[in-house]
Amino acid sequence: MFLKKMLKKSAVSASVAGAVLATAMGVSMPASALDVVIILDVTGSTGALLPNWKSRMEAEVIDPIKLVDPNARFALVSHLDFPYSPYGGAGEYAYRVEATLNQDLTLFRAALKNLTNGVGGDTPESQYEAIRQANTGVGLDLNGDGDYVDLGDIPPQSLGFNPITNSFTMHFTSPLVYHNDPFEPDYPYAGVVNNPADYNDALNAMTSQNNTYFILTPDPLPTALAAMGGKMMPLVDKQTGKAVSSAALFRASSSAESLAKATGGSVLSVGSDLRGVKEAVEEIIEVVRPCPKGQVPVELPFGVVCVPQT
Ligand SMILES: [Ca+2]
Ligand SMILES: [Ca+2]
Repeated sequence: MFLKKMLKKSAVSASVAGAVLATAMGVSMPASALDVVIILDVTGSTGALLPNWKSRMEAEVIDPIKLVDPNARFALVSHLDFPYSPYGGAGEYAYRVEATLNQDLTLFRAALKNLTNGVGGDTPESQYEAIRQANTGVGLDLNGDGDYVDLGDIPPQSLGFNPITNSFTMHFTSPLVYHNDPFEPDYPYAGVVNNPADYNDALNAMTSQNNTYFILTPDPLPTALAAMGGKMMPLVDKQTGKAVSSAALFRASSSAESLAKATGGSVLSVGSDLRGVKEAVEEIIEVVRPCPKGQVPVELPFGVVCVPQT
């Protein structure tokens, strides 16, 4: 983690010096390859947008990123919630690897095509745990019996991050209400030995991979919710059928936004039908681009380098 951070920091000053040098000498500088993790919440209303993701993913997410970084690698993971009532339904899961990081998108495409949606029980989901697992792959042994095969357990599986390149995460989820925010000792059941991740676990996991966290949501942004001052449409809890207070929703949304900001990312609204995905990806690229502004990556026999845009 320290090495990676140093590299990132030094890359900033190197890019300035390098750009000057590149211009002066007519040579170019190496570009970083990006590791891109896409987390899809496939519960309830977000799951209903799965067909939209299937039709938009390639042209509006993958292609624009590959354009600025032909070496970019992509991983796909999904979550519902732990299969314990009232948190999640039978057969549901808190985190699942669909495709590990790879430049080759064969497995990614097949996994996305086969991905199905669920319900996710109550309104908050296992977003924090999904973030922790995506970054660490440590697995979760809920009952602490030394295996990862009990109901709700998550088997360890690394996505295969490159330790010296930068990474970012796009998490599609709604509403921005995460379990364990604040900590729930009985989630997902009373007597659980190893608790699912909370805010700090998620943040530490993101930081360990130098991972920048972006949330893509069909909802209005937390700032817009605040501006509405509680006059928003009431959100109904899927499990209880009761309205969720706008104050609770705003507080929870703020946590999600804080997590994104703490990693250098942000919350982006993509509209109720994902029409804003393309624009959101453009905004993300502006933040995580592998080459300094005004330069573009070019693939050469010895690697991808940044050259001045003509
Ligand atoms: Ca839930
Ligand atoms: Ca176990």
